[in-house]
Amino acid sequence: MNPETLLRLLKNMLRLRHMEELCAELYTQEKIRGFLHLYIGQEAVACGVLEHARQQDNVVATYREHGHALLKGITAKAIMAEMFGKKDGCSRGRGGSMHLYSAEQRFFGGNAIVASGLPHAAGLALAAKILKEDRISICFFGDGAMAEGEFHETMNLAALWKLPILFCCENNLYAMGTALNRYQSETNLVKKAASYNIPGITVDGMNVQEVYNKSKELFAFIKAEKGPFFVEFKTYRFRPHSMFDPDLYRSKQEISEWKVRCPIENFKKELFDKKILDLNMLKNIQQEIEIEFSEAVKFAEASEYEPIQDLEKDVYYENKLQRGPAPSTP
Ligand SMILES: Cc1ncc(C[n+]2csc(CCOP(=O)(O)OP(=O)(O)O)c2C)c(N)n1
Ligand SMILES: [Mg+2]
Repeated sequence: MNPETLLRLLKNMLRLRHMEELCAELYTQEKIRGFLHLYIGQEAVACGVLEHARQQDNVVATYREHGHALLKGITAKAIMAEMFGKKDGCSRGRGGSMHLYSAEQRFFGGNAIVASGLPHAAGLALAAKILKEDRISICFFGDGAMAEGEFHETMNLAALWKLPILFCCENNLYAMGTALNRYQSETNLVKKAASYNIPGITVDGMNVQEVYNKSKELFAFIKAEKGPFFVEFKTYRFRPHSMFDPDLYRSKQEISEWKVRCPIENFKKELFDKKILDLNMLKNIQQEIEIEFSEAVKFAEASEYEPIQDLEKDVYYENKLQRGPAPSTP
């Protein structure tokens, strides 16, 4: 890997970490409201995988998706305004943290319902296949999604129709407060994909270089029209599930053991040791990131809420009162 790529991976992980820490702060100030699920600890996965995504590729993610959205090209300004619920947000302030979206950047959510992104990714991949378009779907989901019916239905059709999809399971060992071995009869997740004839591998999701290198091979595999591929990234969220979670189901020791494997700190150290990075360079990177996000916050603050008159705009409903009473049955 060349030094530019290594430094870009580091910078992207630092951007994600900074954005998320800033969001946590803005949440306590009540500038961001509603649900907020942070990605801190898992950055190597999105950064390593999405380094290979092209503009024309589709990305679908979960409610822990702020970083994926940023890496797919939604600007920090449009993300932050969406977090604030303002009309200049990427979803016009109607989605919030869990529903970042941009058709232009081909980032199809931000999905609050566990596993709901999977059929969506399959539909996008099927469209590409029928239209003979050169694009693949990259679908991120949690381990918890693999206990849902939508996962199984999607895997079946993706394999049957040989759809161009990279299934990226971010296995952080928990679905909210429930540990994997308390809700899965089979904890070897690659086996589950194999039962649908979808090949799969497990990758260390705390190591950005490994994520990058393996993903490169997987993108090549899918582009060669060999069909879908499943990858389990073993990772860990350093923060609670959401801002409302007291985090009582994991031991402090377990959390601190995983923090030792921080994808950013270890990578930074390696780049320092190899003399690819020095303190001055790091300071410059950090300064650029601070500017990017302080401008984003200023933009979000200055943006307005949608006027109340627009409340029903784009909302579909059937006005039964205007239609009159239902006809009486004979
Ligand atoms: C269908 C459905 N069931 C339950 C929930 C409530 N819920 C929100 S997040 C979550 C846990 C999902 O865990 P996982 O897929 O492992 O993702 P992670 O939060 O660990 O990133 C649950 C059960 C939901 N949003 N959708
Ligand atoms: Mg999980």
